[in-house]
Amino acid sequence: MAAAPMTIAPEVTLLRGFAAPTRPIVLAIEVVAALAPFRHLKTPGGGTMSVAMTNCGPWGWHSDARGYRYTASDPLSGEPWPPMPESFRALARKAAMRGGFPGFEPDACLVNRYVPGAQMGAHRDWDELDKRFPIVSVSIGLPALFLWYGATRRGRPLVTRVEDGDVVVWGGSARAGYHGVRKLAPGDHPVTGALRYNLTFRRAK
Ligand code: MD6
Ligand code: FE
Repeated sequence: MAAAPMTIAPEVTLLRGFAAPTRPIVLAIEVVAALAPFRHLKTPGGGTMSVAMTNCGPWGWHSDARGYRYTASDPLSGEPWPPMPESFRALARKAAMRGGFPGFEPDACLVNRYVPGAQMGAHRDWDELDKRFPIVSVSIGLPALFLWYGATRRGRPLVTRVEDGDVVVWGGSARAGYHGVRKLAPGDHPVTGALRYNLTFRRAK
């Protein structure tokens, strides 16, 4: 926590190291994943996502042949998603404030696990009810290239290297922005080994 916020694009802010140290976050992710295991979701188009996902908090993001939606329980188990740790909630709230969006109270935390070769194509996070709330995205472990396309998915994105503990916040005029993550390069990180995690905090409902 500390470094001056950097502007990637209007209302898209990079907070370098804001979530450091990340070891406690990784331990909390392991607790979540013991209750709601990582899984590779199917897309409505019939593909399978290369990023493995799980959730914590009141609402969890899910995708299958029927489409994208938020669910109150894990479709794999029928049990409610694991609780969102208070430390996660506080981190998201503080990061949002630092990014210019005070009053963010997330009710969904999507946990993404990337192995080398995994990627996230250009998309926007658009399944949330109230688009006045921002998205808070926390990077953990191996570095990745975060791609900001902006208003359309065409054209060359702005490329930002996101490292362990970095947080990206976007909202307001950027809330509908297209973004993605380039194919993860192999590596060995002291906290996560050969993995990258990403926490995406949202206000779903
Ligand atoms: C990132 N992730 O991993 C940004 N969005 O830095 C995302 O934008 C994202 O990982 C929706 C679902 C999963 C994700
Ligand atoms: Fe996203």
